Amino acid sequence: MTTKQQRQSLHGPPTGVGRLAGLRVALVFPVFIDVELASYQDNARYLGAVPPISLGYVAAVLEGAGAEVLLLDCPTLGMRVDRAVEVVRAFRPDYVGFTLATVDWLSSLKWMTGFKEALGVPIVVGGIHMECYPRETMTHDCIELGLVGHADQGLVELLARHQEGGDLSTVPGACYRDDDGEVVLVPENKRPRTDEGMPFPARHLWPTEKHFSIVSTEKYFTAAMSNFGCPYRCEFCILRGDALRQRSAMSVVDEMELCHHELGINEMDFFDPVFTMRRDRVFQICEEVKRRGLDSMVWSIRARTDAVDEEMLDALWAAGCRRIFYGIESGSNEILKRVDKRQTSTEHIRHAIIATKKRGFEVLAFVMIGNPLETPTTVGMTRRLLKDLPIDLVQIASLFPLPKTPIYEELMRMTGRDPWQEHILHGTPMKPTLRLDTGLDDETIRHLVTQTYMSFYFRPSFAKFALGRIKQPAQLMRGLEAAFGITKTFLSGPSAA
Ligand code: B12
Repeated sequence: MTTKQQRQSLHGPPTGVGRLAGLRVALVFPVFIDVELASYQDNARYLGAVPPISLGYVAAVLEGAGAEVLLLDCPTLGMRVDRAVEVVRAFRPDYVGFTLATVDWLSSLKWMTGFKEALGVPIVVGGIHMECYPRETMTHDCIELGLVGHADQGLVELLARHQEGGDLSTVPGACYRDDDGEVVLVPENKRPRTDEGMPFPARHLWPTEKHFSIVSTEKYFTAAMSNFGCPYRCEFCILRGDALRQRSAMSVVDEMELCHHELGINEMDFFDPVFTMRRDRVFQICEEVKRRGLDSMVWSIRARTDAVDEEMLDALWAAGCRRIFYGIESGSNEILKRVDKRQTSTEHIRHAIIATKKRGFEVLAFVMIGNPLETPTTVGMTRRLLKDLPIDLVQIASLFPLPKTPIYEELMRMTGRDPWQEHILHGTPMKPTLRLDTGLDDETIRHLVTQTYMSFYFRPSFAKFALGRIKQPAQLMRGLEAAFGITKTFLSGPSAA
């Protein structure tokens, strides 16, 4: 069964024991507002209330060291900044923690400034953004401490030393300002390759009963990570093979078992980009899920069409996996090759999706619009692929070149500018978006995204599918809301491109 450390992280550890005993830390997941990124806003509104997994891990690490933790999942609780400040004030924290993603920067900064002004408590930050712009982030006075890398690798030491007024310069991944106000970034240790030492997310601290995703059907629902990082090298993505931290089959199934038996969770969505990256692990997980009688749970995975095969699909189905999200990205082979998704061709996609659907899975496709070489013709090819194949649901993102991706780095070389850096330092607007090798502008892309959504979803076959899978009335409401939102965006857009 599970290790002692992991068991503790679902229930909370014995209080008052450990390096951080007596310390009180509030972790805040803000409501993201005033964000300029249209696709981000549109997606975020319909994706559901997904738990803040990153902060769940941070909380578990802190609790494991004896700290008392409050985790405020504000989007799920519908809590705005002024109310959140009051709840955190009542908790009397020694630190307030935020997880940062570059796309959410302005919104996070607003929340952090609000907290700092109201409470005066030191703010500590981490998350994927700290791997992109740690130095620029630490120039903002409202932030006291930062950490680059996984929380289990340096957070306890960082807070313990900071409390003691000790030397931070040897804490791996630490970010702070020295006595002269200069930003100091301590190099990270080499990242571990496994999840050893990483507890399970502290799910007892967030409102599981309120979580759902746009496609979830069961009560209760949660999200999880079966690996950290990704071994592939798609040019639009920040996760690029170098920081892969893999979890064992046993650890993944232990987490499922604890969620099911101790929190009443019946649906788990694994958010890591390629659950199937290690074939042998997929079979081990499926066997173990069945052996422990967990195949009554509904679970979903994300995969690539070139990282599944028929035997694997059979095993996944037999173990209760019911939904596969495939990153298809485009219906144009030229674009797939250009963004280094080249192991996949549209033929390959076709084959894998038909094989998946044949077994009964729900098939979800992620596609992007605005990649290099994109034209209205290639968008038409994507649209046709989506309609020709037995795909049940689609999620479309307009490409927003993200920091630390080859597409963005090429743009920086070409223009001599780093717009994200300017954005982090000075709040400079990110629109109009710099785009690589495509003449499509933001408005046209926004419209193409909406048109593609409409051409896919406003079909009788989709209505039949959607009505057939409703298990809770709330699902119907969410579907109608999304349809209404898409139509509204379409009507407010420019005339068809
Ligand atoms: C799950 C997920 C989501 C979920 C929401 C998650 C949630 N409610 O928290 C959903 C589906 C809603 C989502 C949506 C989006 N996402 Co998202 N998402 C992820 C994903 C797959 C996993 C994040 C995660 O939980 N990781 C697991 C944890 C353990 O890893 P971690 O985040 O690195 O955290 C560790 C450390 O960084 C550190 N740490 C983290 N926070 C903190 C805080 C403190 C105080 C400390 C000390 C340490 C610390 O410790 C953690 C544990 O070791 C990541 C990809 C990834 N990172 O794997 C993308 C990712 C974060 N998403 C991304 C994007 C772009 C989006 C969208 C904008 C997509 C879109 N176009 O709509 C939207 C909007 C996000 C929003 N704010 O709502 C980008 C962000 C890029 C960037 N630089 O900003 C990523 C990196 C994906 C990518 N490949 O590009 N996302």
